[in-house]
Amino acid sequence: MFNLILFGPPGSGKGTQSSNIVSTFQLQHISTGDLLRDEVSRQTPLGVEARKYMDQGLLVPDEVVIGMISSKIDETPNARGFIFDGFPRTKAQAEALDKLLEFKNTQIHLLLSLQVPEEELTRRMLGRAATSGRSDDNEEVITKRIKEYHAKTAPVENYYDQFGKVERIKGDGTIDDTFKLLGKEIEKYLL
Ligand code: B4P
Repeated sequence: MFNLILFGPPGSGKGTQSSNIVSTFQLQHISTGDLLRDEVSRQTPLGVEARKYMDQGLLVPDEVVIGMISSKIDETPNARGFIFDGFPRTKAQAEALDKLLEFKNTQIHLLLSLQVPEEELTRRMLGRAATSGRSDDNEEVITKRIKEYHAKTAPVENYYDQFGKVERIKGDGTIDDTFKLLGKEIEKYLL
């Protein structure tokens, strides 16, 4: 089994690159952003609660997200491996993920961290706003999401760095350029 975290600030291309990685390397994709948006659109109790945070650019509480991930991992016991997209986003989530995987006799093998300058992040998310219909793709909320990333999510990279599991990838080129760089790192484990 090979388990990968695709990491980076909001708008760095985690969702975009995950689709490429899934189709090339046949990993099971788990995106907490997609799972939460699905709950919001179905207006489940979890979705109604999560929306309050997402609309303000804040992280959804850890216990909500961790419970969601745990059941998602259990849905595909025979997966070749998982690609975690947008998760973990806090140190508490990282520790919970490590425990869940340990219970399944596996672990996180690699964290690929997309490096993209802040002006480019904002430019991309404002560009997406025109078509995404996402209530969190507007300038005020984007600024809050980036602030939340620096305060709560960036420490996750340091957490995995202490185990030597982090590779930093230049993420401000084209989608294809970035995918080539990511693919080279993944091939070291999967070929
Ligand atoms: P996410 O859905 O994870 O959203 P994101 O970080 O904004 O997006 P991503 O980095 O995937 O960017 P994308 O590929 O789409 O989270 C949304 C919200 O959900 C969070 O703010 C939070 O409230 C909540 N949430 C999610 N997970 C959580 C967790 N674990 N804990 C607590 N709360 C959680 O790319 C963005 C745009 O750039 C797209 O338009 C794309 O086409 C474009 N793009 C991508 N790569 C490009 C490139 N190389 N060149 C040009 N454009 C590019």
